[in-house]
Amino acid sequence: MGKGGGTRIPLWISILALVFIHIKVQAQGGEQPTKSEYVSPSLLQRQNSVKSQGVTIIPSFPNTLKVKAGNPSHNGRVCSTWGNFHFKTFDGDIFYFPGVCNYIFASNCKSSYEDFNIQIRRAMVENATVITHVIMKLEGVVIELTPSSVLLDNKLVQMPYSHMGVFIERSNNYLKVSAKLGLTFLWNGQDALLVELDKKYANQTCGLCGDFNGIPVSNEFISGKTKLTPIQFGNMQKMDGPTEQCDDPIPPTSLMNCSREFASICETVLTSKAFTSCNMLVNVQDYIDTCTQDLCHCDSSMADFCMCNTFAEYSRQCAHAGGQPLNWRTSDLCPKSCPFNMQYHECGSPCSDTCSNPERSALCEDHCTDGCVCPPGKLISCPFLIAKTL
Ligand SMILES: [Ca+2]
Repeated sequence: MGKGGGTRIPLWISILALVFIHIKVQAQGGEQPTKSEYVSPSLLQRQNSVKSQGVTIIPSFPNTLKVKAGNPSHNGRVCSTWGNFHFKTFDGDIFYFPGVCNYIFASNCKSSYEDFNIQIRRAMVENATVITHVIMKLEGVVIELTPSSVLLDNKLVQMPYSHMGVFIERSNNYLKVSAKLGLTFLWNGQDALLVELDKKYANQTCGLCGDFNGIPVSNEFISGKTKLTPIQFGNMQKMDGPTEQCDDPIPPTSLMNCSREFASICETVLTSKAFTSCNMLVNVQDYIDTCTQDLCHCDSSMADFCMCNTFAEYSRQCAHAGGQPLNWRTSDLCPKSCPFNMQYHECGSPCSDTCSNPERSALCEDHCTDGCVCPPGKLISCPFLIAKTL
């Protein structure tokens, strides 16, 4: 997999130890990390080039979004995958499955008619694990997604697109597909993807997302009387193309040399002030473990890719659980930039105001999502921001 295995460079551990100390100092000071001294290893390597590109860093600003109660906690109906091959089933099992074949992510396999079938494929791109291809069979059409294109029945789609109960749009930093039958799909075009289902599909699903019966482990990781490992379970969801024979992944090596410092780094960020409300809603230990596992496995050059994706996933899960994560990113910790003077917000309205619908966000019932949003009083009229009064 080219993840660097257990080989650790002493300098790498030293840098991470320093990182941890910096973050810990902040946490003890009770401050949300803003202009932290945090310097991640890969950031050190590319710091100069980033500066020369003139990336806009948006500092933390107060959370002004008024989230309506119209969409309360529903993280029990969300299945997701993110970062370095991590998955969370509808029933809450978090597991690691490093497969790079085509897999059924979720389908309603137990009814006579298959309403939906979502398949995903990952690949290693420049040392990072990203989702490169998604196929959705939905309401009788086939939607094919790549990071750069959306095809519906083999025809290129211009967004927003609406037809026969399927709506495809860009929502903040996500590609969103909604189906009237009770399915919402979100993909950031990179590592993270999630599917939210209506309760009517409970106990009706198959795939990497599990059976949605409300019971963890059962029956996803139990086949007859046999307990399955995540690798065995994942391999069972493989769906090769007609002429394809994709090899199953090799089970991961053990984490014998995993440093306790890694766990401390992950814990410090995930229990920082930005996530205080989240810690009460979503079990943080699962994500500390995931983050730690990644740091142990990741090549040192990919350290912030590994950490940042799990922090971002915890933030998304928090929003699904009805929480409002604060801006945890800083110029040095997993920075994000936005075009056109837009601002990166961890918990922004998923419904951007537009010229044709300037009050859209006020009527939005969806929970918040992270992404680039207009500053207060502005709305987006592609490609420029304009004052809302115009
Ligand atoms: Ca289950």
